[in-house]
Amino acid sequence: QHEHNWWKEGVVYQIYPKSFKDSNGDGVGDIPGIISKLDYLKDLGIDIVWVSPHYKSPMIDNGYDISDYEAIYEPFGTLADAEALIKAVHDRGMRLIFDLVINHTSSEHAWFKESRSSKTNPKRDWYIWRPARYDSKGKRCRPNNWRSNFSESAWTWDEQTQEYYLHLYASEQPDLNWENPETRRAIYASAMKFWLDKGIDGFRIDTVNMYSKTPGLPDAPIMYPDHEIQPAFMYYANGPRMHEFLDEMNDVFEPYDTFTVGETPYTPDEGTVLGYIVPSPKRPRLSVVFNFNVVDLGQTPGNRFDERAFTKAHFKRELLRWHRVTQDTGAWNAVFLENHDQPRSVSKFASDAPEYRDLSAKMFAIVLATLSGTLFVYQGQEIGMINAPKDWARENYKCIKSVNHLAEIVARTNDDPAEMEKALGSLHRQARDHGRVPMQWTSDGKNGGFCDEGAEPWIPMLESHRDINVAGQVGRQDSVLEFWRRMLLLRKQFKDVFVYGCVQGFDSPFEDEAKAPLQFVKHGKNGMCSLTVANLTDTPVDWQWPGWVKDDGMVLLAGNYEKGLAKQLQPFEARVYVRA
Ligand code: TEU
Repeated sequence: QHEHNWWKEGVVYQIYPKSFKDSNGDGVGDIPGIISKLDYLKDLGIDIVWVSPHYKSPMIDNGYDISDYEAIYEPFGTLADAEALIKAVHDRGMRLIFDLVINHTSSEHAWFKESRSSKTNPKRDWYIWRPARYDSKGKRCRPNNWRSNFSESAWTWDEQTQEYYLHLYASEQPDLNWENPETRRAIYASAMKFWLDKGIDGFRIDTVNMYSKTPGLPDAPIMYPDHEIQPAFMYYANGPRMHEFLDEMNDVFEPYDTFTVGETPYTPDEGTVLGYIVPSPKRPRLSVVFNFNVVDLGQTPGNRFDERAFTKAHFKRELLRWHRVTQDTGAWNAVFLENHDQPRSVSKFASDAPEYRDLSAKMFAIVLATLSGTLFVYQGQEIGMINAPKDWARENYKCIKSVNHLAEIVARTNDDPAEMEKALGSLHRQARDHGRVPMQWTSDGKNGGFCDEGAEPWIPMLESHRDINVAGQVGRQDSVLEFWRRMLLLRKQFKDVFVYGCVQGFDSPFEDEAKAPLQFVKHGKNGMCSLTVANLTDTPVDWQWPGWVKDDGMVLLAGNYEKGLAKQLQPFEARVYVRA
């Protein structure tokens, strides 16, 4: 059993600052806007606020391209605003974590400007520079065939110094060279200590498993024969020196009681992830990681818009498998279904049809609030926000990943209309912008309380704000928001079973896996036991107590239907039973 700890039982709320709340009418969210909503978060039952990057940035990747770790993106506010935010969060008894993006900087960062200025500059080796290769005809070629995460090659040619530099994301996001100890020391001082000394409580660590690349940077295997460049995550994720680098980072965190949640894309092998989080006799490592086994369903690793079929059975299996893996190894779990890189959970894993969207959102509230680990809620998830509609215009997509994907389709298929339609279909299901549209505060006007009516939001407010918004849900007992608030209260009230409990009995008595509800039984060390059951489909399904659970003494703690039929689960019905 785990020791109780603030970051284990704290509920985290992720804010994407550009889209949360605009306080000054420029159509861009900002830090004063965040401060104005802290009471809302406190009332919801949030304990830890995570703010996505607020640092100085050219915003090629919405702030994940940082040009100065110690300054603020001007439209978001000033350093004084950031300090006021830290204080305002703490004054309300909550904790604050920031994003730590240190695999790369912006190409506008002073370090990179120096690095690219000449081959002999002392910071040349702070980034990853390589000479060109030449083919048999003497044509200049890139150092290898790696594809970046944003559709283009991972290499950009620098005219001035006649070399290529590596970027796993946009060409405006050059990768830092972690092999150089001087670079690492600069990162620790500027990106980490600067903010820890200001009193923040931890970091969400971006792409925490990509700092160490496979030596020699070998060509990736050919996955797409008709493409020049290939997904290469097997050579840049989880490289040989990762543990060494993380140990070093931990020495920096050690004096601060820091909560760290690392993002670990491209880690299909669970042993590797566990190495980052299972406490060793030597020292604790990251507090938790975001493993992508659930949210990546439906995507091809390294190429999200190359879709793969998945079923509700996969969803159930992956969700519970990961729970069990962390539980069996003494690692701590991170429970999440959404973030700023994902489509909305209601749309992807349940149904956003008008008659089912609220039920779906409440169903996930029950499931997530009764799973063990640190729970993360993404802005808008608490009111059941849904994806942009199918006919959302092509120009509305702002995310570089989507924009580059469409450009690549145009270039490779000669703007074939059928290919374009297919691409827009995959954007409708997979694009990151679904989570990045403005937060829906009210049903008013065209801007839904995100910004002044006179302003133009940087990305359109969805029309669905007319039906799905905070103002219309606060205090309305049957709303998604009030449901989440109750579930978070119950999670805390019965934390021994919901936060710290062990799952038992994963096997399902159903013959048809696709129709079988998701169900799991948990035990708390105080002897309490719970059963969560959820019908993930839009079809009623007959249900009986699983043979391995005795129903005597079990009482219904929460459900998303007013009056459930004991022996049948309605579309997207979820319940949680407990026995003291
Ligand atoms: O994302 C890392 C990343 O590669 C994700 O897109 C990942 O593949 C995906 O979420 C798995 O489903 C982080 C940030 O979250 C993202 O917004 C940035 O664009 C990226 O790093 C670069 O900093």
